Amino acid sequence: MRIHFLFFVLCIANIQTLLSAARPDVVLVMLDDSGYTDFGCYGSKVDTPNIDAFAKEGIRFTDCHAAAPNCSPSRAGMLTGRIPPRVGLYSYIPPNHPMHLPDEEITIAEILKKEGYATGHFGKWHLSSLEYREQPGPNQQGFDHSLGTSNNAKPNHLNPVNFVRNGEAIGQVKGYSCQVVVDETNEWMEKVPKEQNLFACVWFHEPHSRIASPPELVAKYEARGMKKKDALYYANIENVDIAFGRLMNKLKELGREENAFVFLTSDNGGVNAFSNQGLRGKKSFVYEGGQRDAGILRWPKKIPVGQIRHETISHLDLLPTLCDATEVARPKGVKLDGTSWMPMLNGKCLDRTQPLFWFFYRVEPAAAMRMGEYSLLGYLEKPPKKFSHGLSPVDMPWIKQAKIVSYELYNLREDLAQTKDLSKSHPKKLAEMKKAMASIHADVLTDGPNWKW
Ligand SMILES: [Ca+2]
Repeated sequence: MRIHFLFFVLCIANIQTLLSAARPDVVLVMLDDSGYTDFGCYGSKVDTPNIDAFAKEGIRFTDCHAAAPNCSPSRAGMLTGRIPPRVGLYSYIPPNHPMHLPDEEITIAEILKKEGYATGHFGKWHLSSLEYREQPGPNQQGFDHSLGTSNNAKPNHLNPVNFVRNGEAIGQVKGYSCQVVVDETNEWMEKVPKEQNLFACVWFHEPHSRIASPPELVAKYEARGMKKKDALYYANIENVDIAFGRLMNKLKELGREENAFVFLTSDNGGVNAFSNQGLRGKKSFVYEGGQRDAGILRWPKKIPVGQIRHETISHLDLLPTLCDATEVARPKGVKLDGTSWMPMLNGKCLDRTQPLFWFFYRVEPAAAMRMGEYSLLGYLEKPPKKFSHGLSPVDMPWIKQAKIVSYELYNLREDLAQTKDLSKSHPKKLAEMKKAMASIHADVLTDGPNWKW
């Protein structure tokens, strides 16, 4: 009996060792405000050799979407797998503001930490105030180690003065923000024991304004005939590419790259026309230009190289995907809004049961929803007054009760630029999608907290 029991214990121990050995490391890399066409492999003129090589070694997605067209909500959606207003992120978080990612929300970091992963957050956070208020920061949301900022690098990307490490302001740091962020990530990864898995969020500040870029890179683009402003921007993206290359090299050096799930994307659409080529709108708009992003996944142990895929994916999918990839149960009693990619990565279809939905009250239209090749846009009733840039006490009750009253409908397969409104000519499709949009909109806003000032 005792021998049997011992054998049983040994078997379990072995299975657990095998499972943890098979679990991937996870690195989520995100730029701030880069658009759909800001990397060479998506058609940009900027030199991004490291990102292009990375895409060739994995899957480059053509239909990848942020959870929101704006900073804080997008980041909340990625970490929780929930549509941002559902968790109370209605807009970007201004300084010293009550809105933040609530402590009770379950993040990918919390899930993986519980499974024994070392967890680190590096770069822009923007899910709470790290300076003014007692709000949960990265270290309270599942990250063992963090270095970053509440919002943008100040005064710009060069020698930033507002970095906070594990809750402590550290004063000025020398260097460009993206390189500083990768320095810290690499040092941290070196310290993670070989047998322990790691999860890192590497969320660059670039290319969000205020921009600072290495002069030699700026000169290179000016020599190609670009205006100074554009050259600064291109150089900024290339500087991130260089930093990203250093990150990937470190994973390789540590023997972790083969079984590393590395996903690279942006938090929302770009602000320049050349950043969102062929798309309508830009950052903050729920048209494609505001929320369609580059999305590249590399995971050599699991997925074949050199794929370009056209499935519609969202950052909301990362939490369920990573639960499946690491064989961890999804959080109990939590309404998740994304769909796992694992069946797709295993050669089956991506089976999305709930349409993707975007909501950003400050712009018109304020809502978007995707069903197959169709995109529905929804306009809210007119607000009693013009919105302030930051969420205000007057906006809050209005957001909760405002109804969607008019629509535009586009077929993205035929009209990616969203120029031909089909809402009049396709009444059946419109009716089907209106109903689904009303249902998700109501559900999400019922869940979302009411912030108090
Ligand atoms: Ca942003």
